[in-house]
Amino acid sequence: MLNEGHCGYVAIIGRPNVGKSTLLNYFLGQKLSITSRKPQTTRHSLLGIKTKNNNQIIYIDTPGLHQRMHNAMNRYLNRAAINSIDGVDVIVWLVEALQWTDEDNYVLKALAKSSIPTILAVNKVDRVSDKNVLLPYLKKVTAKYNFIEVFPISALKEQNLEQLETKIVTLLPKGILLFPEEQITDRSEKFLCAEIVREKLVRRLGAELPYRLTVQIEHFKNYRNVNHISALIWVETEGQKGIIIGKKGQVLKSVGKEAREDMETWLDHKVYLQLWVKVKQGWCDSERALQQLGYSEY
Ligand SMILES: Nc1nc2c(ncn2[C@@H]2O[C@H](COP(=O)(O)OP(=O)(O)OP(=O)(O)O)[C@@H](O)[C@H]2O)c(=O)[nH]1
Ligand SMILES: [Mg+2]
Repeated sequence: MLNEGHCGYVAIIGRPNVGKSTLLNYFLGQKLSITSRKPQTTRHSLLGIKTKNNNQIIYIDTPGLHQRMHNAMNRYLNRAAINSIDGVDVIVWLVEALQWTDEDNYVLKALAKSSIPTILAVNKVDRVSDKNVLLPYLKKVTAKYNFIEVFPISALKEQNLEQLETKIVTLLPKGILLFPEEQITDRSEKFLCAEIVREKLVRRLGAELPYRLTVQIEHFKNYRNVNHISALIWVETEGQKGIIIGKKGQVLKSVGKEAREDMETWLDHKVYLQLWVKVKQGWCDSERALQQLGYSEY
């Protein structure tokens, strides 16, 4: 009989912008989850499944836990993150080197109710030029919770990540694979294409607008080996719509080009992409609109 490997769920949690999705993408060896410099980029929990050497690590990328409860969207994000912790085998909690904010305390409070083995990953250590200041910081954060281990890492510069993953695997129960070996996520191609469009918009637009838009795939069809995809970009006001379209349609055009290129890489097919901008007033603060636009837990 084949030796059973380790197999289980690992939630990657932390406040917004600490590098959770960057870490997930590194572990998977490909870009699955969207990333940006702006907080609250991830809005949906998603699985990233890694099967290697008879082991299967089912990572869950989660929206950043935060305290700004302005609207229904903010509440949804926190709910999605908290629910993701439920029943996992291991938690990897990310913080940023030399920082400890109120939102980190908020995560700490959320964890206090769980008895799940938790690793603290102190990310972005590449930014710390004076390594002498890191040691007292690590000592301080280690004392904050009953961590299994604390790892200083850089998800971007790929430092100490193999060691982190080796530790994660040892904490997973032994068992048979839960997903087929070749499966890397639970999310559909349609979902990932909507996320790609949103990433390009978030990266391109100013501070507030990314929080006021969402993307919905209207059509997704393969016809004669070309994927015909049309996406709706929902915003709250006519003014926002104007900004996204840009002068002579320039903004929308370049967002469309970048998104199409990423989709072609991901789908390994030619893509014909159409983008439309539409206004739905107050969608961010309407539970009903959120559900219609795909913000419902799964
Ligand atoms: N210097 C440095 N930057 C990093 C590192 N890891 C992530 N970043 C950057 O931090 C920013 C946020 O990264 P994300 O992976 O989107 O962060 P996140 O925690 O998923 O954020 P949300 O989805 O908004 O909660 C991006 O600009 C990343 O390139 C790191 O190790 N070092
Ligand atoms: Mg993220």
